[in-house]
Amino acid sequence: MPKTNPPADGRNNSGKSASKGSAAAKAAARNTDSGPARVNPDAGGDAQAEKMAQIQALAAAMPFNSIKPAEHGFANAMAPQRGATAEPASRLPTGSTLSEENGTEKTGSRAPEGVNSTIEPLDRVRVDSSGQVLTTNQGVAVSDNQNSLKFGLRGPALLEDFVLREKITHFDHERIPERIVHARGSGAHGFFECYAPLTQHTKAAPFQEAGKVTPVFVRFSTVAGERGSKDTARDVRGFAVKFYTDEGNWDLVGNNMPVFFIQDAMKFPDLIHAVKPEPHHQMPQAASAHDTFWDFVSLMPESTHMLMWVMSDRAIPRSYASMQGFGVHSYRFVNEAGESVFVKFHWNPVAGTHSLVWDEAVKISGADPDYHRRDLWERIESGACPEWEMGVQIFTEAQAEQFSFDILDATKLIPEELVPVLPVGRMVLNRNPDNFFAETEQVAFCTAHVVPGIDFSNDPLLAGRIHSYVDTQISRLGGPNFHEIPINSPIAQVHNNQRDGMHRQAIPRGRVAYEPNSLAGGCPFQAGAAQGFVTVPARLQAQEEQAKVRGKPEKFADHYTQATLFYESQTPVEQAHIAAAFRFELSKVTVPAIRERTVSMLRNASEDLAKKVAEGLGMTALPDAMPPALAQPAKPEVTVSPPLSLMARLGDGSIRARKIALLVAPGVVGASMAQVQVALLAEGAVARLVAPCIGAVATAEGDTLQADASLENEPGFLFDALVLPDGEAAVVALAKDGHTMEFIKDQYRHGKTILALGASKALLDKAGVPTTLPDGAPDAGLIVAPSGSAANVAAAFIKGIALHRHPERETDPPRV
Ligand code: HDE
Repeated sequence: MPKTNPPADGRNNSGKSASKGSAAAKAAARNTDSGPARVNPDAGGDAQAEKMAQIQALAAAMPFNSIKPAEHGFANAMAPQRGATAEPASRLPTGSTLSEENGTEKTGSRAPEGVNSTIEPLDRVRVDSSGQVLTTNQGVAVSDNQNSLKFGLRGPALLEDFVLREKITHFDHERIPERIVHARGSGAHGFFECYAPLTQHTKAAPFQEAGKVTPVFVRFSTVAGERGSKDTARDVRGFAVKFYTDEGNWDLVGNNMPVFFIQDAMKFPDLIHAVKPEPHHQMPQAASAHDTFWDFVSLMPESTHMLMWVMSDRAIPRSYASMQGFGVHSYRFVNEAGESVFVKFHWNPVAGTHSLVWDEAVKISGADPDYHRRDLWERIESGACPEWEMGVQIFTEAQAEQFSFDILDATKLIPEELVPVLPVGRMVLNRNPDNFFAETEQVAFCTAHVVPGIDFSNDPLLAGRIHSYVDTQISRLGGPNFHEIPINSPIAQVHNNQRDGMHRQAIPRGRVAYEPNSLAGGCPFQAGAAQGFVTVPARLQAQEEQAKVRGKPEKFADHYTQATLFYESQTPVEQAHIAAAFRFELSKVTVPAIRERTVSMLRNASEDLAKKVAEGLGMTALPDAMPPALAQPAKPEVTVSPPLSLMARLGDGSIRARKIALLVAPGVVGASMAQVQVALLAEGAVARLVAPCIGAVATAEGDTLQADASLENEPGFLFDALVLPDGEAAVVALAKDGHTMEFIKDQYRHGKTILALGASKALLDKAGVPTTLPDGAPDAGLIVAPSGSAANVAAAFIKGIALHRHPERETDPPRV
């Protein structure tokens, strides 16, 4: 008989010796409640009796709940024990049925022990219809997919047409609710690779060894717009990463800005209601430039810092591949010893940070609302895979207490000068989804998805998110089993007693769906502290008076110091863009009192900015500064932080995946164009021949080029740089087309690098493009090259493109 006291490790192997059925167990096997009254002659012996005997042995192996005492007291709470288990003598006692051995093509063979096969790679659900006939959802081949079933050729359609009805019914239900926020987005697969073990700080699986690779799925998004809205709206971008770690899924659901508008989850629905299209007429789409947004934020001065970010060029990124990402909240790292430190997560793009300018973003949204989606897709398809370095800011609780700001306040960042960013790994996105809906639309991120080694801080905004994400998926994805949708299922084993619900995929074997149990040998048993997730018990404010309160810590009241820090850390061009963005947005606000209130708020962050905005809005006098919530904020550690400027992050200097337009028309000097094109392609750039219309273009040499795009279907603002062709006839042809001038003017106005070869200098003149900067200095972004010098100037052209943009050309209003 089995021992009654399970050994310390919880396992009891002695069940094996009890495989001989006792008389009582044998009798029970005949009681007909759940087993046959007679022996199945095909089952080989008395399997039912054997099963009952083994169940009896298994149950007897756990005569009492040996870990019950461990549920009590603080010491046990700090280190929960592993659950007790007993090993069954065979598969028999833990099965649902004796008939599981009877396999068919559908049932397959019996389940491998201890395996949940819903975690298999996505190949298990990929569908490829090559060479296959069309079928119904029931697998019945469809003979005619053109005609519904009718009573006679001109007669009524028949209700019995199950093929038509199935097709239309499925179609009628194709849509699911879009995300309440971040509805517009694009995703990709890739991997995270750890640089060096981070075991000193965390036991989280992705950081355990150098070279360790963890699969990821990433979704980028805008916040306010609906699912079909434009990509280039002025908005925060979501940057959500799902790590499929060996120890379960970890979702780092961040943004491309390190701070947020509000400090407490309680205000999130208000913020979102204010920024979404106004409820009476559903306008404007994907835009914060309207009354309700500015009404709300100007009454919530804690949003000032975030407003600086959202009015900066960060809110109009050039591509997902060229934006930073941030976890925003303070999280915790926890090591094997249970020691914890705070951590802030950063993603730094290898391509550098690079944004659009507003005029460009507005135009792109018309010509290509899928601009960012396309860019991400094309980069990956062409092998120019986007890559980011993960950096972490690690700091202790003691350090945090000394900071002038509160690290639980999501409207504050930690300047890199105060806590350096330590590079810990890289992430590469190298595979586009096969199907947008199945993967990108159905992926369900959740801040509550953490793994051992990662834990939360007490940030009250984070607390609300921990609840919100699972909750929203239940209605968006139709029930509590969204974790089984293939893109969401982990690669780590999933075993628990959660059962049923809409759209259940897993088929759990056995009759046990509770714990503790003895009938399944205690399985699945609780992992205990050694293996399982244990919440860090120490929390920042543990020393404070404990009471149920609705309130905020005092330092949260400093609403402006970091708004000032951000503004002061920008280059003059970036500051000008921030002022212009406030001017634009507030000019769309119809209520003067809201405009004034916003300017009065800005005065507390930057007098310079407030003045510029007020002027831009035609205000004759500055309103009084808004009374601050905190009269004397703590002295900040840092008053200027250069890494907060986009310009500080040029990246690896490459021009990979940049799109360059090479204008061509009949009579173009093909050789010089080819020289530039070859040089660009060698750098991994996309060099597209753009002509007055697509198709063949005869060169001056008598060859033929094929234009990839027309001036009409890919206007100038869609490109990162421009090459104008040599060849008199080509220049005459291009000059006749009004699109050419717009093409050149947009390129110039948006600070792009322009290379004019030979005769095309005339096009620059016709477009009214000045060859010098406003201060008279030469314009490094404008290269005018004499005929025959294309090969010599290509390097300078490429260098210009790598700078992203030539902002020194800018004036407000623009000269061209
Ligand atoms: Fe979210 N947020 N959020 N959020 N959020 C959602 O979850 C929410 C916040 C972020 O690509 C929703 O699955 C609350 C901060 C991203 O699928 C929803 C609060 C940050 C995404 C939700 C916040 C984010 C979401 C909508 C305040 C930056 C898109 C659909 C307490 C750190 C993820 C969904 C994707 C999505 C709630 C604040 C980032 C409604 C309640 C701060 C990147 O659950």
